[in-house]
Amino acid sequence: MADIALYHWEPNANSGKPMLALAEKGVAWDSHYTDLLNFDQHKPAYLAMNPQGTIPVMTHGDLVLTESTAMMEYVDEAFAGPELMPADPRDRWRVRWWMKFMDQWLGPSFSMIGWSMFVGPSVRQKDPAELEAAIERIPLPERRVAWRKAISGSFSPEEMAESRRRVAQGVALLEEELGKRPYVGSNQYTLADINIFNSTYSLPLGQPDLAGPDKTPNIMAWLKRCYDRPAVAEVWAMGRTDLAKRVSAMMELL
Ligand SMILES: N[C@@H](CCC(=O)N[C@@H](CS)C(=O)NCC(=O)O)C(=O)O
Repeated sequence: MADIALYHWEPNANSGKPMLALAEKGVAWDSHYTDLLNFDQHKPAYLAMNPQGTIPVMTHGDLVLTESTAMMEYVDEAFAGPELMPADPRDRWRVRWWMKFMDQWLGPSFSMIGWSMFVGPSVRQKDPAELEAAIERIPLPERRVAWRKAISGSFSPEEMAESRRRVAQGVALLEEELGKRPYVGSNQYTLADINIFNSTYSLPLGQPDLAGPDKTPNIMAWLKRCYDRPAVAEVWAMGRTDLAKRVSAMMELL
């Protein structure tokens, strides 16, 4: 049994961040697949670790860590292996800028689109009484609202339009950034690449109107550089849903 345990869902958005950081560092860890679509994150044993009922959670000895970006920074600093933060202060600022931009502004919009297209449709066929009981167990009121909207397909047209506007703007900014340097914020692969890749790894499949070989050649070349990393192959092989299976279709595109 490893000293590190990670309670994670699919390798994407937030769970993929510590999964990839640990794999890049070559650190051994015990995987506890936490099925978001089965509401595992709201069960008592999980809430005892993270009262917010969100995934992922990492334990290292008796330390319990939440918040996926802070978790990646911990992984980078606590373990030997390749440095996942650049040394130059300007690069460090850019890396942190991109992570903040994704976590605070762009990520929630990717998430709303993903919840309306994948999470909602994946659970809505369950028994309505069972779903309502599951929603009642969710500790954060804002997550209860998001689940209800995802299940009933009732994100408003205005909310969806704003998410699409942000995604289009974020993709354009990323394309511009990757025209300046090979990785996000610096010349080396860092936590910013891990962070952004987790939400964009199948962008050309999900949003072909925004990203693809003709529209975003810099993003395509960067995705190829990310997909070529052994850690990405190792982590995406741990996925169990159709989300992770998109990787083989992406490989053919790149
Ligand atoms: N800020 C937190 C957010 C975690 C989060 O929202 N995780 C999503 C999965 S990507 C989740 O657990 N959703 C399930 C739910 O809200 O019930 C982090 O970065 O760890």
